[in-house]
Amino acid sequence: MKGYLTNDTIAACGTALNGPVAMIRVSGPKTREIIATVTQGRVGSDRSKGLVARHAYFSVLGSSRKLDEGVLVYFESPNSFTGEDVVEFFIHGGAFNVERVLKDVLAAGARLAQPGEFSFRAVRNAKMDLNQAIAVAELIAAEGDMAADLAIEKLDGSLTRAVRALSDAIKSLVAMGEVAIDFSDQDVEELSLRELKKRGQAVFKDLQYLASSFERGKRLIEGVSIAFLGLPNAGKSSLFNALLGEDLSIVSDLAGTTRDVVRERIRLRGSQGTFTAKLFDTAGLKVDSKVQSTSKTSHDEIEREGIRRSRKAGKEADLILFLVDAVSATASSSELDQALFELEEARAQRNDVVLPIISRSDLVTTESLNELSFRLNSITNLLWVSCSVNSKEDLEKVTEELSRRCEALVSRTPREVVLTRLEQLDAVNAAITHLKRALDSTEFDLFAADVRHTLVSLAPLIGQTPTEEILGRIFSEFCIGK
Ligand SMILES: Nc1nc2c(ncn2[C@@H]2O[C@H](COP(=O)(O)OP(=O)(O)O)[C@@H](O)[C@H]2O)c(=O)[nH]1
Ligand SMILES: [Mg+2]
Repeated sequence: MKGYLTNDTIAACGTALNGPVAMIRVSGPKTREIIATVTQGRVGSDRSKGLVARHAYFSVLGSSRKLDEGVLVYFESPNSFTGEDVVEFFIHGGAFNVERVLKDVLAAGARLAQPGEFSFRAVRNAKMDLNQAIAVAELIAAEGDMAADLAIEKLDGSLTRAVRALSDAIKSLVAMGEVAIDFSDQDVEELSLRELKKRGQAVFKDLQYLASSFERGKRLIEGVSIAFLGLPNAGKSSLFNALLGEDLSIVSDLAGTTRDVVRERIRLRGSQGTFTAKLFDTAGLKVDSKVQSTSKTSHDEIEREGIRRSRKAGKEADLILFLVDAVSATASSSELDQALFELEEARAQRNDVVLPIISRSDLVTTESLNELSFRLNSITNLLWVSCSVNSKEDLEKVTEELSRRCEALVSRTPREVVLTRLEQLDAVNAAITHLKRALDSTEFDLFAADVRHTLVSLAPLIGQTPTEEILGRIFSEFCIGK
């Protein structure tokens, strides 16, 4: 957090490197001076005709010799992103060129901005609240419609408004609690503890619902995680590659080829737009009979570790894609039993969020495939999807089913506010704890005190009094130049 609370002039490149155009942003009291220096007085000095805010100037740039030419726009405090004097230079975007011009700007009186420091100043100068600054970062990081839409709504203040509404409800509860204490010797029904608790109960439900939104919000930001599980050779890596349209994971008919967990991001489409899923291809779940023996070769160790990682990926995933190979399931009942055993283990851990697949379906006759799927449906009480990676329709069917299942894990009701950050969840949970205690109390003054604590717990969520530690954590995750 060191350095964030200064008033000096900061500068950084605000665009990704090596694009055709780059933007260098400067903010702080020395902005005008820097413009005059790096344009050698062509813009912003007494010799030029003043400096008009929000006006695009084309100029040669370089304090001692021409380094580049570009467009600059000056924003005068308080009408800028940060609320301070700001200039943005639009120059040619090559990484070397940007570094050279930026060095020139720094030499003219700025220091390199820290990550998120422009946004930090915008919050400090009340140009936006903390939730909006976070929304900006989330919009930049968004990889799909659903995450971008959520960020845009928060940029419009949706989270702050929602929490403020809750806070207002709690505030009136505090006020009523205080009045109730004064009137406690009189029998006023509206001010009975029972009545106050009834109102508190409604807020409690809203808080709980808001807290429960975090799971979905986190998935929206980070992606829904999907683990491919099944016995070795079930076709996990093949399906993983086919869904991605890339040969990422090694496919082989030798069992146990995949050792590590291979991961890749994919964009899925649901009715609310696109969202990200993270696919995890795993080693497979069966321990070879020779590995189960007491022999301890390094090969066995690696295989065991692979299985351990597979189980871990399954445990942590939001959804499990469980594959049973049509060939071995129809040929050997012990293979099928083992697969079903592993499936039950996975279901027990993951609350049943499993999409079951009969894989390599092109290698058996339609008749045995139908028979197998009928059997599996009835044994597991799940609806199995059969799939061959050689069939485009099958892959589309799996993608569609996957999208449908995943969307349910991230979807929001229209304009619903969802939490996306751990410190937001912490604040709501703290509020819940205090309100719970208030609702359990039997005396007015205890009730009032706990409700007041509830209010204080929510304060960081509306940008009031966030601790320095929280601010540092949030802004240091931003990119430099934001
Ligand atoms: N015919 C056919 N072969 C498949 C299919 N899926 C996988 N295979 C083959 O089955 C073998 C094992 O596949 P792999 O993806 O490595 O299985 P994993 O061990 O579960 O990752 C490989 O020889 C694949 O080419 C499929 O849908 N149809
Ligand atoms: Mg594999």
